[in-house]
Amino acid sequence: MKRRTFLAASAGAVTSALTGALGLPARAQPDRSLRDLAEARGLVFGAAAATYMLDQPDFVPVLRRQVRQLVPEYEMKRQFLEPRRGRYDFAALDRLFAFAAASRMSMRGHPLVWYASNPDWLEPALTARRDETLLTGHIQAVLGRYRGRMASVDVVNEAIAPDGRGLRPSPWLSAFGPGYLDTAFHAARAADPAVKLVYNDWGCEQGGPENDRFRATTLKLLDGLLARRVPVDALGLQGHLNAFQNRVDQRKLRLFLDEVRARGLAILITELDVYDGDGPADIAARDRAVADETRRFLDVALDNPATRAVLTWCLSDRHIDPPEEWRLKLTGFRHRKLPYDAQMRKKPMWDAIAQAFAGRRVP
Ligand code: 9MR
Repeated sequence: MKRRTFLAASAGAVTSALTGALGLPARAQPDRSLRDLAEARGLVFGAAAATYMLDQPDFVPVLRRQVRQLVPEYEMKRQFLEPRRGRYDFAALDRLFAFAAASRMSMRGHPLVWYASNPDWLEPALTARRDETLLTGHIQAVLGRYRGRMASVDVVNEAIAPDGRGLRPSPWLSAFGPGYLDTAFHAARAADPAVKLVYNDWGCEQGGPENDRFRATTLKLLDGLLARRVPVDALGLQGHLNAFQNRVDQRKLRLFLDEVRARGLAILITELDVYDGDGPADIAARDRAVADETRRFLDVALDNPATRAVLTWCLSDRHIDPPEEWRLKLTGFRHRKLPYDAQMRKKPMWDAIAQAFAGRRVP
């Protein structure tokens, strides 16, 4: 036992012996945080957050205690950073960086290059002139500003087609062909030599035929990057799971992650949440299913020594995008996809994550 741990343990024993002897009620020991449980197993636990959440006084202390790494839910999307061409507004993203620094948290960046959430001017500009600086200039602007301050960054997000058949149509693909990925990663490495460069996508977790294709296409994409000596450090597995249908295929996931590790890449779980929209109205039943699917996924993902981080896509059900309006009005149905409920109470998903962390073999 480390000295510090030993001292803490003996202090705890003395305290409980005293309170017992004096007939005082034992003061509840605060539970260990997900942050600490992860750290004890060589992992980083984090969550997506947005600036508006930092104004919620019952939320911020929980975020600070539980989370070791933040990722911006919106604030790094180009639509918000560069609403008018060449006129960057970093105010919101700066605020998240400052909050993280003041809260002993690291930051991860998401995303630099994506087909979605771009400003309206971007696609016509790319079509008019295939100007590569529209790609590289943005990467330079963002990574240059936060150089040395991000642990990892999603250089390219969701480049694979949803059916897993090759690359997804996007303004980047139309303007520059498949080489846009290489260009983006090289530009990112040039702008920040230290940040871990991530290819981030969904579609590799479940068992359907489109997921089989997705996994094959992902490995092919990574192999191409590595063969061309493109600087890619990690695969980001978003981890958008479903509690009631198309569940994780543990065997296929394990084999896939072994393949990723064999290529020398790290694995990050970047956007974990569990869709419960196909479940019953009964909240307890949904919470159980969400927790169960979380555990099935994490048990496999964390068994791979290349897995370094788990981030949930927000921390509280309060911050989930609202369900379809008709559904809310007809049934009052609200999603419950995250470790905390809307009142900041821990849910079974929190316990599932904690147990998965505790069960991880230290690599
Ligand atoms: O949670 C985000 C949502 O509020 C935004 O409207 C949307 C578009 O920018 O992006 C969502 O986050 C997505 C992430 O950026 C990429 N992977 C899928 C995420 C959830 O849909």
